[in-house]
Amino acid sequence: TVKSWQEGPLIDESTLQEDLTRHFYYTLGRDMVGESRLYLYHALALTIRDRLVARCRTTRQQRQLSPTRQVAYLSLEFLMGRALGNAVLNLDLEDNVRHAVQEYCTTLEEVAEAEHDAGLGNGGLGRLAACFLDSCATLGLPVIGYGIRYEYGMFNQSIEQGHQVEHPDNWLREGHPWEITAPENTRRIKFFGHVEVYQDKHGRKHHQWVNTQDVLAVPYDVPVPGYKNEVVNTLRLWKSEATDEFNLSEFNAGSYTEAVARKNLAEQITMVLYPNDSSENGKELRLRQQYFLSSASLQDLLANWVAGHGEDFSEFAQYNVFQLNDTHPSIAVAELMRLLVDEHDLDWDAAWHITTRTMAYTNHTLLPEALEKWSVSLFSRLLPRLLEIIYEINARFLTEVACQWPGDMQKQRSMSLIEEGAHPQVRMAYLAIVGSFSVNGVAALHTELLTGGLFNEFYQLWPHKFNNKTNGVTPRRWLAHCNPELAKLIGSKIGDQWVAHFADIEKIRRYYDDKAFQTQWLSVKQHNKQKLVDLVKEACGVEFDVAMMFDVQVKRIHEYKRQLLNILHVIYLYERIRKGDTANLTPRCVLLGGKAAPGYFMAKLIIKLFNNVAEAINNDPLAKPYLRVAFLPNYNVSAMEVICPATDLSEQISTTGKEASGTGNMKFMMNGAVTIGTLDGANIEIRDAVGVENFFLFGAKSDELAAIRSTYNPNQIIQSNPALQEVMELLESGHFNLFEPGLFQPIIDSIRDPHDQWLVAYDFESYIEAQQKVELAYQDKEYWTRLSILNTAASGEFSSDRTILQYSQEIWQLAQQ
Ligand code: DL6
Repeated sequence: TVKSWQEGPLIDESTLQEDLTRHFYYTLGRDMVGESRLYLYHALALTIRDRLVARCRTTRQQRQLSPTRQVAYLSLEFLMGRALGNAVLNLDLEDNVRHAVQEYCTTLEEVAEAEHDAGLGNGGLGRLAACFLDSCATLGLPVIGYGIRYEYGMFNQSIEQGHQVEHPDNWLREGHPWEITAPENTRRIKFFGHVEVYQDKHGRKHHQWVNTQDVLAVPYDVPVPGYKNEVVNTLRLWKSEATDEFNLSEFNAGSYTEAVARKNLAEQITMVLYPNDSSENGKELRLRQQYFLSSASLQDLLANWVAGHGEDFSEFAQYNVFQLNDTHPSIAVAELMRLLVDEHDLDWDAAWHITTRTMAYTNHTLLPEALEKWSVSLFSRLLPRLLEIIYEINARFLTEVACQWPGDMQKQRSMSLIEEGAHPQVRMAYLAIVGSFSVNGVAALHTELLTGGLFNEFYQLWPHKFNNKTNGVTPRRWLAHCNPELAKLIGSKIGDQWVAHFADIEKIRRYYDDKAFQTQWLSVKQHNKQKLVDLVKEACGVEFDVAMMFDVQVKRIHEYKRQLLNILHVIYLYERIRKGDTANLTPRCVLLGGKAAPGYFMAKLIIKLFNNVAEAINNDPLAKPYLRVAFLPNYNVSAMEVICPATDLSEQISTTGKEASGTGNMKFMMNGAVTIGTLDGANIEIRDAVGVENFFLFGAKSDELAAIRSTYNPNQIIQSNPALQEVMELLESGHFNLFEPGLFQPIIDSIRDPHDQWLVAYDFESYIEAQQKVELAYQDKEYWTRLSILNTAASGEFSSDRTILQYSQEIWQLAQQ
């Protein structure tokens, strides 16, 4: 059945069937067909992995034949979700796999359900990394992802009495059939110890980082298939392990049990993903993770280089780029310097030349609490040599600042990599900017706000470094795979080119007025809605109805994302129902989903409020014909694959200037949801693309914010807006917390606080107006369907293929494939 080991196994139905059976009986050692869907999933995954491995090898060999510039995408997060369906799609195996699986009296969908989500990320940033990998492979670009193989991914969320409860995500427990370990590429990572300086016979100073406590980084490779192009790239995930010596010295000293216990310390590094999407609290383990990933990945690339070029690094920068996904891996700037200077004997200037021509940094947030700083004292203990290097980088950098702004000490203080004070801190974003040749934001407004505000001084110094790369999402997972019926309908009109050339989706615009097409479009949406109805029923016990509008907000729970504003609108609708003001009310089902960081009190309270409001509404027979409300627990990639095809209205309602880009907004748009949103992040570009008349806009604009904030008086706004006043009264009456008096006081206080950064009261009125326009639009089925088609048709530029082409051409300067 194998053509040759180089070409890999065939993909015809009978070979797939044979391999599936072989893996089931022999690799997994099972003997009862139908015994368990999990084993069938594993057997199928291994069958497909064989095909991926073959293509991965060919991809590598072809690249070795004619080496070009390559990119390492360094990220603490890769939110991959499930791999099976995506691999089947990208390898074009669907029909054959379906038939092969039929022999086991089951369906591909049922088998696919057995796969755990690889939840190695928090939200947008991690999922973006996963979309980028898909696009890089699809475009045939030599990009390798480097990340961490967390033993526990993003926590599982359940809702108990309306509260979020977190459970560990032991996603590897039943095995991860896609990965292949490569222990021969294990790297050694240093921590602690101290630095010794000595002079060689030529009088040159050398630094030796000694007496360290080392940890091993063991690679696990996950294949990343391109779409129908035979290319398979790699995502290399590092697992931490104890070194043998680590234990041996203590064995010999008679401390056997202590030594074995110490093993855990090393293995802790990759034990768990930090579940905060916007702030870390200076935790030592987190810095260890960051350094572990950065050092292991750079060592890996340098070892490959040395294998091919010896110690000649003169062309290294021509062939390598490191893209830093946020500041999380920004210690890589100092680590590359350390490796080149201390381990490969380059002088400082040569090493700096290489570093500043290979590092590129993407910023993903304007929230000040998400801008990472690490205390100097922690650095000096954990990574003493790295701190010395950062000081040296800083000294040289501040000389440059002094030349640009002579005598301006304040400038030096504000731009220094070290924040002064009682507890000095290392500013990681500044380290990333100083060490990189490119700094990019992730949407036009975000980049403008970076260059005009947060990073303005750096922008003045080095305007050429700054650029924008508006995010995108992969149309393979986020349309072709998750919405097969819509994909088929689109294909029936414009062919299937759009899957790999997403600009083509624009052609569907021709049909937006075609009645027959509209009917088909609507019927696909209804089917998709039914699937979501089933999910919501099973997960929440709430009965949604496909005849009602599906109004959805799913994303991390954060005050700036303003789930609270959504809740106020739900309460407003409920008030209208209670008053009998239902003449123009469009029946709607409101779905909310998302995880709150476990230590984020307000976010958790918002979840509780939503659940209490939902409970009151869902139990009120008056509300049933008009309003149903549900919180979907454990929102993740797989849930989104069901949610976005079924959504009518996409809620993108963050406070202007706070959401760097958003990517959920793009997934909804591709699937024909209409957006209600603020002029924030990529919403602005979405609105421009679809046409201002086809987007429900509300809220303060970014250039109005300063004036609004300076005189902000929410109590007065509440008093002068009867609708908001009624909503506040109902909330304050305790109607939603009858047995828990005062429970929601912090939320009430936040809305009434003149310093409320999120401007909830300010935007309420325009939000309600926009929602009323949505209601009217939805009542006209034909009009709404047109809007829906237009949204999909205008989503072409939000493919991550477009984004990655721009990275490739404008930052990475990769040769055209
Ligand atoms: O760029 C991906 C994604 C954006 O779409 C979101 O708007 C942004 O909030 C998110 N940023 C983070 C920041 N975390 N940190 N640091 O997740 O990035």
